[in-house]
Amino acid sequence: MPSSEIPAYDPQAIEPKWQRIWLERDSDRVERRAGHEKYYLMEMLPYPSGDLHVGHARNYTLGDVIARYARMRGRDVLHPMGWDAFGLPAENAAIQRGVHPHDWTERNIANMRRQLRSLGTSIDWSHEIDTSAPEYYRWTQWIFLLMYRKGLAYKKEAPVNWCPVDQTVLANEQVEGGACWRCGAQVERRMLNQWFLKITAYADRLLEGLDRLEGWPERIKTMQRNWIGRSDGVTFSFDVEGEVPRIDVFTTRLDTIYGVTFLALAPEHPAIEDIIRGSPEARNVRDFVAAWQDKSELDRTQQAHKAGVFSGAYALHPLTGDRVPIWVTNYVVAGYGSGAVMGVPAHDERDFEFARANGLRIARVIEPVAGAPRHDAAGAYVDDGKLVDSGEFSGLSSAQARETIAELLIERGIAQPTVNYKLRDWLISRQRYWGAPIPFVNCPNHGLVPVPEDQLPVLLPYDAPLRGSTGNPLAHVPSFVQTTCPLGDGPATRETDTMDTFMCSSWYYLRYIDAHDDEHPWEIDDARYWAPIDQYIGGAEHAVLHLMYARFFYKVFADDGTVRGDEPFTRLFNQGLVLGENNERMSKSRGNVVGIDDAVQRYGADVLRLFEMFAGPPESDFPWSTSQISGVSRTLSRIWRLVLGHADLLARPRPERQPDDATLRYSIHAKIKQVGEELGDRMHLNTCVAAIMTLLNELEAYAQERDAAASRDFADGLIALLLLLAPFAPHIAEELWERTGQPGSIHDQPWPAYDPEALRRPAIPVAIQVNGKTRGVVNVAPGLDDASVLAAARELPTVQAQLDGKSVRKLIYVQDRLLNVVASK
Ligand code: ANZ
Repeated sequence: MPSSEIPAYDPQAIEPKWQRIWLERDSDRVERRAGHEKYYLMEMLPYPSGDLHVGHARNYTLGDVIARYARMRGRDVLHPMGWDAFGLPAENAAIQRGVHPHDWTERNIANMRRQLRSLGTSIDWSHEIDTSAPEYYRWTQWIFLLMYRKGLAYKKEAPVNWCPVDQTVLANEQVEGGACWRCGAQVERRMLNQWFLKITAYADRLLEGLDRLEGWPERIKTMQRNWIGRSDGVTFSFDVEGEVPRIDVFTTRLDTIYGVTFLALAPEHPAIEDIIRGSPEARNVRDFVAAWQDKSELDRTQQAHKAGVFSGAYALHPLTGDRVPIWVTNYVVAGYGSGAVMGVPAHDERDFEFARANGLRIARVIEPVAGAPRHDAAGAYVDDGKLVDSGEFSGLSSAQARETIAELLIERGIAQPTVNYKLRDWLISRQRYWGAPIPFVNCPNHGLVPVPEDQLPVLLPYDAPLRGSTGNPLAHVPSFVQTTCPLGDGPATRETDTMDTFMCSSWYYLRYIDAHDDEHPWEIDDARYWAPIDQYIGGAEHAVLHLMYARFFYKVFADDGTVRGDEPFTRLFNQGLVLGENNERMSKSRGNVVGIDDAVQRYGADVLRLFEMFAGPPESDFPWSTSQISGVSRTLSRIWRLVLGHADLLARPRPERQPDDATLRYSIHAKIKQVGEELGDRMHLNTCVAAIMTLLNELEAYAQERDAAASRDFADGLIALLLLLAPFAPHIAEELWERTGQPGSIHDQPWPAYDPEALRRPAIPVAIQVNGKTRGVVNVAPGLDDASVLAAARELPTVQAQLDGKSVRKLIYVQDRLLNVVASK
């Protein structure tokens, strides 16, 4: 086509057209075809907050490129999408703006679905889920009952993190530095009757599984290991003077036992009342306990000041018989170990600080081994070493001493080896409206009774007072609360807590598989076929919460044999952020948000996609850049013109191969090879785009210098260019495919194979100089490094004669042209 007749590249015309056609053809629906491998890829499902910005677009484009590529590789790709639709923002929007959470959510979902389509994402919408729909949360409730049947769900009175602003309980994971993860309010401590899931029963399996997750970022695995926090130690007991029960302590440093100069108890320790009875210190202690009782765990452990009071009581050291004063302190945590600590100020930082402040004795019992590095932290020597002043154990190493002393105490019947975890059971009750109701009733005769499965879902009533009333909104809906007991038909009341929305997102990847099954949460055969997920893509902010919970759920399902393997996500990828043009995190308050609608209207979806994949390595952050995106826009226009300028060539049978096109052929096949390798598990998408751009440059240069219309390799190059581009810029690739008369959809084409023959480049001559004088020529493969060229040069007698008895000082190599060997005289 003469260049004057080539129409302008107009994304606004072609993108909606293809989106409509793909929808009509149901192009993205996945089939299970015999002889094809499955590939299950998903991005973390979005919260339907209303509008997507270009940071979200990056996440979904990344997934979409990989999904499209996997399809061209012949895989059956399941690439679904859904909505994490329950949760506080919907409820807060309702309170602030008077719109019902359901309506707010539905409206946002409709808008975001439209936006995702406008990006040309190849999502199979027939698997779409909405966690707030009864067809979905029915099964979330069902899973809760499954957990209950397995003894993994229980209700108990417990101190909880209470957010006074959001008026709800928070999981430990949702408290960040003592503040609510959502609203930032200072978290308080309260006693409440709450539902828990026993994730701690899976602590070791959650740890062990991490070792097998080779496709996960190391950083995320480390965060999970730290969160689980396995600690191997010993629990042993101290006798207390008087008629008082013994006190257990948990320690990982039994080697420091001769350095114990006090015991420290948490304010909630059950022995406190016993030991202070009748003591003059009693009042003091009770005041202290009262002052610290309603402070959260974090408040206490992060307190700069380690406070405490003497209880008036003494314990007896099990090895020396010494009297050890018992203190009540703010820095010992009630819910960890036994809630009591043997205080060793010489070797523990916190104990040191506390002893200093309260004038307690400090007894050094560990000495650094000569030459070992020392870590004196705040005055305490905290590393292992050699025991001193430790009776018969003096002279032993810390490790030996821990073993020997443990054996001795165990033999005496006062100690046992203990494993503790930082991980706590997962508190899932929320005192909010917009969540899945907990499927239990309270019956005056039978107590807590699970709702029978055939009565699920327990429907969330549409009308509940969200404004102005206190306590659980559901408690104010009599038609919801009043029910009958499933066991005896007598009157009963429903639980009015709803579930933490992290429960909804802990299993959605299985619901996707059979999104519309109304008899099971998923079909076992289907789940065992599609799961685990081959590639999961999402933000690193979910390193601990979501990813730990989802792994826990999957392991529970694995125990029932309803899934394959026991880890849900084989590979995990954390994409970086798109920052605002000013290099700051995009946020409404900073006014630097670029919305998807804006970007798609201005540049087109393909330009946006290509820019986002090109602007940096997928794991790194990069700033939005209008100049760079314009550059990408020009690239697509150039592809448009180059391909349409040679549409006739592509529409005709291919001409004969030209003998001197080997360089072009090499270039094409090298790109096919490179892009194929980098698009797979490595996900170097930015270098793929760079390779596509280089290929474009080379094809353009060829068309300028040679008779492209007669070149078979040039035609093949254009086709390869389109095929490589297809996953990144699906609309323009499809349009050009059609306009040049290629059969079918470009997205149904197999990924191009490279020809190893074409990659074997003919040897090229390189001139060899020794100390600046030309001594011969070697023929070597292009791209060889200087040392290899020198090795080849040494084969030439003329060069060898010059180098005999001399040493090579330096190599000056002009790639593929000339090697100057600087040799000693
Ligand atoms: C004596 C000792 C001496 C300790 C020493 C450490 C160093 P991880 O690894 O985190 O499990 N500890 C035990 N229970 C506690 C509680 N409820 N609140 C606060 N601290 C507690 O740490 C175990 C160590 O943490 C235990 O070992 C105990 O202090 C303390 F030179 O015992 B150690």
